[in-house]
Amino acid sequence: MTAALVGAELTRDHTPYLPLTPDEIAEAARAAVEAGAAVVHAHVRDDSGRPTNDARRFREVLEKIRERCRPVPVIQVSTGGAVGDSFESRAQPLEAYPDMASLNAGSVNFGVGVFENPLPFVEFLSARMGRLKIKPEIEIYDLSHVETAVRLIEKGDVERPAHFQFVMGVKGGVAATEENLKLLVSRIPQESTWAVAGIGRFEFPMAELALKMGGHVRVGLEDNIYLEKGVLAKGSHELVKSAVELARRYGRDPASPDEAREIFEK
Ligand code: KMH
Ligand code: ZN
Repeated sequence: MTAALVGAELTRDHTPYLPLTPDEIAEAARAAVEAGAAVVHAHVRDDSGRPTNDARRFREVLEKIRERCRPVPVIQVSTGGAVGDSFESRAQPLEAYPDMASLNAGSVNFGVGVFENPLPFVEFLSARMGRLKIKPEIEIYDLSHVETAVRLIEKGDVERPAHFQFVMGVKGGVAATEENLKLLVSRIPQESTWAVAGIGRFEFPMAELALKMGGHVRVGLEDNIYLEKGVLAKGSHELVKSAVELARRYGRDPASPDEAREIFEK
């Protein structure tokens, strides 16, 4: 189970429960891990609460997460940043030496903007992650991104077993449907691991499908701020707790961080 704690698109106008400072983000991680998350997907904010890719701020947040969480989760930084961020700045979080980092496999319309991930940048990031021994989480927003990722894996640019995150329901990306998820899963190398991040109201229906199909799950405020219709989640931990309950209904026990490390290495 992955908790996406903050993202780059939300503000306190969307939800007052959004963690912004390093202490708040570390506390959100602690609560999410206590609720059953094994992986935290981290973006960070500057002193005015705006998204930043600053390596020093990432280092500070990662240090606090490692200090505060027991057990210490697998820490994944974002190289997606916010729509419109420069490629140079988006590579900065790798300098905070996380366990994992997102690797967005292709460009996509993202709401009214364009989330740009041209192939040379994807290749640059995957090479840098390889050198720094950072495990990529390949983020997929559309079918063509899978084809790109498979080419990278076949070339040896991304090590096997690769881990995929299907981000479904972004306005401009692949729709969050069972048919689409089955198609995406059918296209990845057989030894790969995969998870689904359903956006907005698709978070729990897609989590349920992933659980049924043997996949993993991402929830958190970055993707969805509502625990149920009209009820704001008081933090990502409430969404994790709900997803854990759902998992148990399907006989799936959430992995501990150490178990997650083993799953990624198998
Ligand atoms: N903020 C989105 C444009 C990632 O973390 O790698 C991209 C994003 C993906 O959040
Ligand atoms: Zn993200």
